[in-house]
Amino acid sequence: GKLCDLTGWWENDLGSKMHVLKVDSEGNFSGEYHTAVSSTDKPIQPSPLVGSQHLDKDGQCTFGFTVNWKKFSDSTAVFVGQCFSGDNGNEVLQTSWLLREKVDSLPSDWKATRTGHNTFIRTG
Ligand code: B9F
Repeated sequence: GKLCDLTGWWENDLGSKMHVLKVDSEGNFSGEYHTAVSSTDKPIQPSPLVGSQHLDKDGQCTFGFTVNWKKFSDSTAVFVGQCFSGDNGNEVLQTSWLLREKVDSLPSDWKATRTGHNTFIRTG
């Protein structure tokens, strides 16, 4: 069967690049996330990611990972997604994300979380 091994380079619809270094036998993985977009004045820097994927042998496994933007921001993002085969048999990741911004106080909590979707394709 076709696994969905996340190891390698991926690029999403925003131009962000993700490098998954290694997936272990339990499905745990780590890597680096290079976001193409940021709304801060600080220069963007590669950010560490850690995640976990199912190891189903049908090429349609689900996964999740956390990105800590520690080098240029005090915010955190989590992504959940699933692998699919695209029209050309290429590997596609459909994801949803939550981005948590650090806010000053409890009354500001309501505005602290953004959400969205990203589609990734394998580039390496
Ligand atoms: O722009 C984010 C940020 C956090 C605090 C100041 C700037 C950090 C980068 C997030 C990148 C997101 C997108 N990139 C991608 O590939 S993660 C989900 C998207 N997919 C002000 C407060 C929170 C955001 C802006 Fe900020």
